[in-house]
Amino acid sequence: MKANLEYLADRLIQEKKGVLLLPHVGVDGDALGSSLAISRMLTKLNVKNAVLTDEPVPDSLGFIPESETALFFQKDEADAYADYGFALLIDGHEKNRVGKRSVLVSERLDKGSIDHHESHMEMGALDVVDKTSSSTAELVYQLAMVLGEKTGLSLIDQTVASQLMAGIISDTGRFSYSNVTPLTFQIASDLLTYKPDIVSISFDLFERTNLGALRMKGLVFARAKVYNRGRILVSTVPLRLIEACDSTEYHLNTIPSELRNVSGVAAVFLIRETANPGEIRVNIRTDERIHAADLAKRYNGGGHARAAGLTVNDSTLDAVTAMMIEAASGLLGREDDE
Ligand SMILES: [Mn+2]
Repeated sequence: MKANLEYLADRLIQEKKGVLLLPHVGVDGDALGSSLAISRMLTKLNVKNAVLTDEPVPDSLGFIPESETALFFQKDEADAYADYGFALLIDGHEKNRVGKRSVLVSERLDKGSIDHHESHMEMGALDVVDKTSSSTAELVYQLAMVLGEKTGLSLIDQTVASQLMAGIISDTGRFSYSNVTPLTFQIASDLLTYKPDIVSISFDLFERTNLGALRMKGLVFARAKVYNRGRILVSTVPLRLIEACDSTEYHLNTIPSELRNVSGVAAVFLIRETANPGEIRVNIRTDERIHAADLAKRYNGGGHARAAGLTVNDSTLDAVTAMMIEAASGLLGREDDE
C-alpha cells in the first residue's frame, strides 16, 4: 500500500492534462470530503482537476467546505472532460461504483483509486486500497503527507482538515465503530491542530434533521420486524412512504446503524424501493457473527466487514426481503436447529 501511495503521488504531481476526481455513486461524507480535500491540494499544486458526482450533492452534505465546487455530471457533458489525463476513483475502486460517469473512465487506461472497501479485484500500481483504514479520508491524509514530502509544500490547512475530519467522523460514527485504530486517532489529532469545527461537523453528520426525515425514521423503526429468534431485523421502505414523508432516500442513511442497536440482533437489513422501477436497495449492518461484505458480494454488492450494501434489479421488496432472510439464516443456522 505504501509503495502505491508513492506511485499515486508521483502520478498526480506529474499530470499535465488534469485529474478527474470521482467519488462513489450515492456520495457520502467520506467520499465527498476526501474528494474535495484532494481537489484543494491538487489546486495548490497547480494540477487542473474537477470533482464530478453521479448525483446532485445532497443538501445534508452542503456543510462540507467547498462542496459547491463539486459538479453533478450529466452524460451529455462527457466531451467537456475528454482532454483530462487521469481519473481517480475515491472511496470506491470497482466499476459499479462509478455509475454513469463510466463513460469517462471505461476507455481511459490511466486511472487509479484511493479506497478502504473490501476488494474483490486485482489491484494496479495506482490503486491505494487498504481495508484496515477507517475511512478514505485517513488514506488521503497519508497521501497529503507524501505529496508534501515530494513538493516541500504544506498542503493541509483548516479547509482540508475540515474536509478530512468530515470523512473520518462520518465513517467511524464519531470514533465509535470497530474500524477505529490508533492511526485514526493520530491522524485526527494532527488534523485538530488546524482547528476544524468538529462540533458542527458531528452535528451536521449525525444530528441535524428535518421534519420529513424525522417522520421517515419513526416509520422505518415502526415497520421493523424480527426473524430467526430475534437475530435478524428487517425494515422495508416502499417509495410511497419516502414520498409521503417528503423525505429523500439520503435521509435513510444513518438508520441501519441505529437498527443494529437492538439487543441480540446479528444482522440488520434496510430494504427500500428506489426511484427506478423494480430497483431495490439493501443496506446491511451486522455484528461479528456475519461478514457483511461477503454476504453483499453474493449479489454483486460490497462494503466492509460490518456494513455493506447491494442493489437488486427487476424485483420487489417482498422478494428481496425473503432472499435476505434466507441468506442470513443460512449463515446463522435455522431457527429450529438448536
Ligand atoms: Mn468510506
